[in-house]
Amino acid sequence: MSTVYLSMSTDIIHGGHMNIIEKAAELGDLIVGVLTDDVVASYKRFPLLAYEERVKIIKGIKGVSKVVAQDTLSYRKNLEELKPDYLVHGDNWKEGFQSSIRAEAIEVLASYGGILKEFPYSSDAQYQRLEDASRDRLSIPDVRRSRLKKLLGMKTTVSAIEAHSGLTGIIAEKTQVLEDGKAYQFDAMWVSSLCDSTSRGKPDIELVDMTSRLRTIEEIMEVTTKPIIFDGDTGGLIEHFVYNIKTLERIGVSACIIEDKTGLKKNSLFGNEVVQTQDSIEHFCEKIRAGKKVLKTSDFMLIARIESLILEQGMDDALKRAEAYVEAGADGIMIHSRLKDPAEIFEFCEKFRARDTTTPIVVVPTSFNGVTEAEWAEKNVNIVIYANQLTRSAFPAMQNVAETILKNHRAKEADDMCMSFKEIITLIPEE
Ligand code: SPV
Ligand code: MG
Repeated sequence: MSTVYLSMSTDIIHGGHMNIIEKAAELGDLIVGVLTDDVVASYKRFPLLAYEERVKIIKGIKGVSKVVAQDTLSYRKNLEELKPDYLVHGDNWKEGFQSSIRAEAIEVLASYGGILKEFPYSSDAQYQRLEDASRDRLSIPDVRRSRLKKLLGMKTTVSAIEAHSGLTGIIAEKTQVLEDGKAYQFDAMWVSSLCDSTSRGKPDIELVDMTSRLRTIEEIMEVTTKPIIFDGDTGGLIEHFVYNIKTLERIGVSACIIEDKTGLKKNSLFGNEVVQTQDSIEHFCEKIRAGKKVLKTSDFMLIARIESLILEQGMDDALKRAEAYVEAGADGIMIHSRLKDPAEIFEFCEKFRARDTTTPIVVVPTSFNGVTEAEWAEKNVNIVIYANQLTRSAFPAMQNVAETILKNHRAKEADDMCMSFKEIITLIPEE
């Protein structure tokens, strides 16, 4: 009997899937490769059902004789291992980024005499509605909140980019790079105090109050589904923090990072060029304990940010604090530095990991930006935050256009620097 291979990622089975399974099973003994969660999340929406659940569903479908994991978008590994007589796929992968995956699959099939069978792809409007409804579910607070922890379990390194408005939220949500059969997206969003303040024309000194910051989150949440990591600055007074952290959890934020500074907070990238005071270990631990105590779910993460390297207090102080903060209940440690050379961050990661193998480590590589995500993964870093690049790129672009208009006393010369007005009016379509 011939063997047939078909790959599936879906968590909602509809008639279109049943049709292709039926056709594939007619060709022989059908093995379905179920895409693992991290692969699905990289090119599609975050799966509503985890891999194990999807396997259970697909195993139960008539005609499926075996289910295996497919842990890349590429078919090479599974085709080489299983050498099926047929590979079945919808014909929608002939065009676009999947065409290189198709070409590779054809090459592997040819190496052992396998055959590609393509069937017309069913693009029924009701299937699209089902997909849209599933995407909407991801923005429900409970679902959104839980996604960061899920991602940490799925990926070695989770990436987050700053968002400070609906528009930047859309960029964080939708930007995708599809290249050579691989897909990349940001996993999460960082609601930066620097960018939230800057977009309001205010300095980053905890001047933008919590009500306004919650409005920013709300604006982002209205148009996105990805998990949110909130920059909670110092967390403020413990008496206030316990209310604010509960609100963040309730509305569906996944994590709040608070830094161990006290008094008038200034941005960390100033370092000791301005007066900044580090909190005592005892007091900051009290804040962590108080925050953890009021949380209702195990999904929400309170992450402690250590400013010892920023304030030149040394590695031993940073490590001592990390240990104390984890002991107090912190669900993660963010270590920050303003040096271009990542050596001190690397050293911290190695020394911290030698003592603690599980607590997630977060980094914000603004100055030490030469390190790739793969290199962070090697250092056992779990979350990489691109904290301010959207704001830093938008401001000079806008300023340049404003200057060009002033110089020319008209907008014609600035037009090439702008997207067309046709594009801007259709950028955000009505639902
Ligand atoms: C922010 O984005 O507001 C941060 C990171 O706190 S940093 O600006 O590097 O301090
Ligand atoms: Mg900040």
